[in-house]
Amino acid sequence: MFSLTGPLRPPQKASPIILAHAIVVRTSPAQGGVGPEDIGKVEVWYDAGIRDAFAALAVVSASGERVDKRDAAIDSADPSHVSVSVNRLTPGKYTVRYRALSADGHLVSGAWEFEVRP
Ligand SMILES: [Cu+2]
Repeated sequence: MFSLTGPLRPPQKASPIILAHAIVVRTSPAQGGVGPEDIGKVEVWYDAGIRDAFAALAVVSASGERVDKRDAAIDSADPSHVSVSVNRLTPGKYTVRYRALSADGHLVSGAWEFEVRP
């Protein structure tokens, strides 16, 4: 039984893994933003590290066609950053769907839209 008046225990060493529920803090292009045809890649940043076992990013055109190169990967230098390559995009609206397993084991998913203009 834990006692508030008992002797203080030395603090436990902090875990190097932050067990937080990750949320998206930034995207490129931004939600509702505009990008060029040669945008090259689409990126998302989470507020905390995510587990590399499962990080997905898919870019879909207005007609439902998958336009990314299916190479979504976590940045080895920044575990909160995921990017995927895209071929040259024709002008129009695109939806990006993201999914990741946050450090606390919860699945984080959602979508945002952007537009490509010539
Ligand atoms: Cu969580």
